[in-house]
Amino acid sequence: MNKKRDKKRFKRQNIKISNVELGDVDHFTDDVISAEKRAEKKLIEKGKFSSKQNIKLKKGRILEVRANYKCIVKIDDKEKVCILGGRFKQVNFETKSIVAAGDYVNVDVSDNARIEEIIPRQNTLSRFSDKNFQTEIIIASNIDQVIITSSYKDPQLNLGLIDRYICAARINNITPLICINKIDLARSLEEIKSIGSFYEKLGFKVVYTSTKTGEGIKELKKLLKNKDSVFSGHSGAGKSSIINKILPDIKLRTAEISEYHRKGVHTTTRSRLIEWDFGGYLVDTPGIKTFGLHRKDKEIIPGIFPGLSLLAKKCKFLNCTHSHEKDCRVIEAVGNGSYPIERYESYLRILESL
Ligand SMILES: Nc1nc2c(ncn2[C@@H]2O[C@H](COP(=O)(O)OP(=O)(O)O)[C@@H](O)[C@H]2O)c(=O)[nH]1
Ligand SMILES: [Mg+2]
Ligand SMILES: [Zn+2]
Repeated sequence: MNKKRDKKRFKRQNIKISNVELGDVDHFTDDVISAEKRAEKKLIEKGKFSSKQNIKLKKGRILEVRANYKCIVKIDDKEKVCILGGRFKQVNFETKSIVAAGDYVNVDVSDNARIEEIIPRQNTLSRFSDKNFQTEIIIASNIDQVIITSSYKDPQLNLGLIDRYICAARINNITPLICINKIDLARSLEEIKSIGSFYEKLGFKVVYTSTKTGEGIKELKKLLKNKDSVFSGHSGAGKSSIINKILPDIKLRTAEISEYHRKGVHTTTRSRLIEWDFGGYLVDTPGIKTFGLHRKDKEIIPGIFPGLSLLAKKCKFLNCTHSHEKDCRVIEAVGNGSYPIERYESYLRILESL
């Protein structure tokens, strides 16, 4: 009866699923879920009544997206080349990424493995193409944590960058974890730990590593276990060295900026998931330096910058930016020394940059 409308609605739903950055799983509306169920039912029905008799859907995870709508999908512990179902190709107008590394999918494995459904994403790492204004490029999806890596020295520890990445991670619904590398270059560990303590007191996990001495690598491994992680941070901080130390035979994708300009967007955005031998995945993406903040995030920063959320709740104005307002608990805390001025300045720099 309502088949035609159902079909239309289903298509629309998919447009939504493939384009919108979905937030927390808790925020999914019943609408989305019922549409999913409907899709599922439809596919089963199709299997029952169409010429295609033996439709068999299996859940898998996209490890890598290749050209020509092909994906490497992990299904039942095996890697399989799958092709994207036809209807997904039709909705490719707001985003370049129909599917992304990290997506959970349902695959029809009855004959040629075909991706029939993309399960709503828990989060996405995406950036926006400069060429085609506002075209979203999803770098990866369904990530648990970002390892914010900064070196103690060479290059100099950059807490401002750590602050930025923490904000970006929170906005993207990804847990931030701080890794301070090259601790072999410090006079003493106490010296470094005093820097990290600001974040540790706020409940962030901070790990101190050296790929030269091997210190902290075991602890980091424990934190990576059974989680899907992406490494982020300044070039030269030691990300590749750390990953190589953990998984020695790994060949990372290291497309540089120049390569990006030469070959265009496609090569740099192709990420992949690499399984650790102790469980969990490394999200290997050459474009990860672009993981950042957008202008649209400006209003959120005053509430999520490290250490400000509790203070912000007590400011006189609900939308206090903690920069010039009266009765601002943040400005007060900076004044009496209970909030470090260096972090406050870092906060103001981020606000200004947006
Ligand atoms: N002293 C010291 N040097 C390191 C350490 N980790 C990496 N390096 C060096 O730092 C440089 C940059 O490392 P790399 O892994 O390429 O950084 P990436 O750009 O973040 O991937 C290389 O010359 C590494 O040998 C460390 O723990 N201690
Ligand atoms: Mg590197
Ligand atoms: Zn305030």
